[in-house]
Amino acid sequence: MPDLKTYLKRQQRMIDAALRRYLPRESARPATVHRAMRHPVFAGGKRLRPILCLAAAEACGGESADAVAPACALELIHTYSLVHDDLPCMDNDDLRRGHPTTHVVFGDNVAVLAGDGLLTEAFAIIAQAPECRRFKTRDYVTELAWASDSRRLIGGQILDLEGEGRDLTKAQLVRIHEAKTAALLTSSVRLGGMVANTTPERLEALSEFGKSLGLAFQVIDDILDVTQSTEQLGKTAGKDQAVSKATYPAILGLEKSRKEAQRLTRKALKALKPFGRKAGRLDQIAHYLLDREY
Ligand code: GRG
Repeated sequence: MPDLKTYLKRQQRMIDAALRRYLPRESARPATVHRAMRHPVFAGGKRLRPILCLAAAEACGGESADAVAPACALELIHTYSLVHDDLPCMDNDDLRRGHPTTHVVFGDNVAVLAGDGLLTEAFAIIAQAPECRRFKTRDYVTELAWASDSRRLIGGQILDLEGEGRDLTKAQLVRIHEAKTAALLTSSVRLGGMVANTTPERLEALSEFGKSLGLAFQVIDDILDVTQSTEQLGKTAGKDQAVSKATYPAILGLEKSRKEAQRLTRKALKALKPFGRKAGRLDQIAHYLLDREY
């Protein structure tokens, strides 16, 4: 079995190649919107959600090739949310994935439409995922819509905006993170399991894993915002404090936040028990995310 770094690189390359095929070419008319859609997608990015989707398919005994369409759809949803999140009317950021943000390069109006284009394309792509005995196209589409809807991704963003400058409890913060971050990570592993025709029990175990991993991921994201440089992160560091955002370090302090991330990761790993050795990659990815520096 290749080491984790080699595995991650190989999966990233596979996803990048598939995204290149799926997305309209830069020259497709009207070219401006297609250039603006490709700009944030190919600006870098860890491809974490796609890789989790592929690894979950493997953990369920399926072929990672069957998970490529949902994996790409997840990345496009994620990227659209970043494009819109960076707009001046939202977080107003000019750097993402180490590159100028989409609205800085193309203007606010084109960036809004490019985000809309990525969101729409995601559903067109997931509709191409191969069906299996237990799961059909409508199940995949419903799953992706669940994570991206106004109760999860969009709702989490609303709660996040409304929470700026206010003292939130830990429970309120967890609600925001479950909606804004953990839901899409949960659907990433669930969709991998679904294309692999997994059982309802295992799908439930993947939900448990995804939720705890997603929360741990966001705690680490909050910590890195305080401890890392803009250069290292490829996005503006110290942003949360600048807009008085409620974060784990702000509420618990850095040390307790680290402990919380470790606790959540342990909880995620426990959920992988039913998969045995097949979940080796998911296990490694969870450890890698806990120790990441960007
Ligand atoms: C605008 C609908 C809408 C939603 C925005 C995703 C989001 C909600 C805001 C982005 C800012 C943020 C802190 C989101 C939480 C999830 C998160 C930590 C995203 C960054 O994900 P990475 O680290 O990024 O996987 P890369 O660039 O590596 O893909």
